[in-house]
Amino acid sequence: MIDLRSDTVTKPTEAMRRAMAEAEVGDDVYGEDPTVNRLEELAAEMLGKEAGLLVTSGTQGNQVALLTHCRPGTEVILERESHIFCYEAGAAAALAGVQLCALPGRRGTLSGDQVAAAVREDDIHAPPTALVCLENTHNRAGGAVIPLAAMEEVYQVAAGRGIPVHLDGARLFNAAVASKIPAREYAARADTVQICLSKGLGAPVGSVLVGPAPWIAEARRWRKRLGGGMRQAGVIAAPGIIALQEMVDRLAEDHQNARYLAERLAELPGFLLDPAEVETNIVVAEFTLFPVEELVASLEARGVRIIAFGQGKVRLTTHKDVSRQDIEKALQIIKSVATS
Ligand code: TLP
Repeated sequence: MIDLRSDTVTKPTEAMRRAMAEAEVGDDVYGEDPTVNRLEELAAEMLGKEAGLLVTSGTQGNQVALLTHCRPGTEVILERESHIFCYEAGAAAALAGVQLCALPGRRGTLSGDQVAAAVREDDIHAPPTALVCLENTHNRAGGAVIPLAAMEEVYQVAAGRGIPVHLDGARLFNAAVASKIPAREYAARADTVQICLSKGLGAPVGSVLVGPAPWIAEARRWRKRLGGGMRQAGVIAAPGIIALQEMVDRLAEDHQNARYLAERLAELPGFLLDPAEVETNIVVAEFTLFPVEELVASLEARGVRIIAFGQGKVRLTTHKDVSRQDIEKALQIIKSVATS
């Protein structure tokens, strides 16, 4: 099976499995797991922040961030296609009790002017604007890299009004590798950042939330409330350390494979996409010949997994467990299904 549904399907490497087996552990709720502490320090250091917090998933990281930054009845400005808005099961409303102000971005990018116009007046009728959320790379925008300059613009607008910025950096290292700009430069344009260890970086579980030390202390309390206080979590943190130390640079290979896949796909009948827009490991294409659900099912039956992505589109994601050879094979199968 060639699984292009997501980079979340990646399996831990041999080195990760060994590190899990050998991890030095303690009770992390007491702050006594040395491996978790090392991972949190490493992530904070790589992103230029004071402290880190291991969380169970990207969703938990983003939701802990909303809960820590906001109070119920306040408003969060974000992009209309962002993960927090589209894919977190309404958690922002269900848990933090915040209202979301979703703005249409240009391939995921919001401008400073858009954000400035969306910030609420200090008026008794209005929900106070409590937070701006950005996402880099932007999943629904096809893995687009949000330019550093755009992040800077938004950060300045927010900072000028005393509003913090949270970055959903589930795939921030993809942005860093593609743009050759260090992840900490992007992180410097946000107050808090969530990074995923379990996507292209290949770790089996976990994300790290980073930010100022007092803020992380409060986030730790929210993680506990959500049932995310874990015990001998060093077995999860150990492969996370390998993810950050050894798996970042190789993301370039996934990006080359995605671009190649996009170029070949664009030559096939029925697939509409601009390969030049594929900057990282996600390829989103419109398919026009028959319903995408049929395409997905036929491919599945022939050993290729992709996902329907709404509005007649499909998403194909490259990662460490698909080689160039797998991509070639997948393309042959896609061609035979699309032209049958
Ligand atoms: N995205 C998953 C699905 O939930 C759609 C995927 O397959 O791409 N932020 C961004 C930008 C994400 O893409 C994801 C996962 C998350 C947060 C949430 O991470 P998890 O799945 O660990 O909760």
